[in-house]
Amino acid sequence: MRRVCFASLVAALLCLGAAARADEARNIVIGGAVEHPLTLTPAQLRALPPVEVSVTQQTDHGPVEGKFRGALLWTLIGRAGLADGPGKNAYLRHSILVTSGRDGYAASLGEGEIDPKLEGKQVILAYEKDGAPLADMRLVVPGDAHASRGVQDVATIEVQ
Ligand SMILES: Nc1nc2c(c(=O)[nH]1)N[C@H]1C(S)=C(S)[C@@H](COP(=O)(O)O)O[C@H]1N2
Ligand SMILES: [Mo]
Repeated sequence: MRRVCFASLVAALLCLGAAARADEARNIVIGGAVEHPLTLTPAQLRALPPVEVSVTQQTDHGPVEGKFRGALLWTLIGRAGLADGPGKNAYLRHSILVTSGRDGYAASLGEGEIDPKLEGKQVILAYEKDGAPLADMRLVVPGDAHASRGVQDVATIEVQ
């Protein structure tokens, strides 16, 4: 009996630990060529209008398939305010570098890829896959045949 109690106590503590970790997803820092650099907490990210995208993408270990839910990268950039400049359509010169806090892995997108006025691709910073929370924030780039721009554990978004 005592052993059973001890086992359930350990299970409960492990459970609490896992829940705490899930809440500890990183803040996202948005900076570079923006009007107001900002930091978003996971809660603030979840409060933005949710967008769902379904993807099937290749990886080194076979295809990854899923319905991801998150905030539009375009909305995040909009919060920080894309910096304009002199010259015709100067905003078109920007690219957006998304970097992982885990291992420095990074990928970039062109402004025109996600601008609703141009390609308007529904690139999201996802916090959920198939209805279950992700342990960290992940970039999902629909239309990519391979998952290599799907930066995991995103920490910074830098407009260049
Ligand atoms: N932080 C981080 N994100 C990453 C990677 C990585 O090494 N580090 N690899 C990329 C690659 S090459 C692929 S194919 C996808 C899927 O990787 P997986 O092998 O972890 O499923 O994640 C992408 N995102
Ligand atoms: Mo990969």
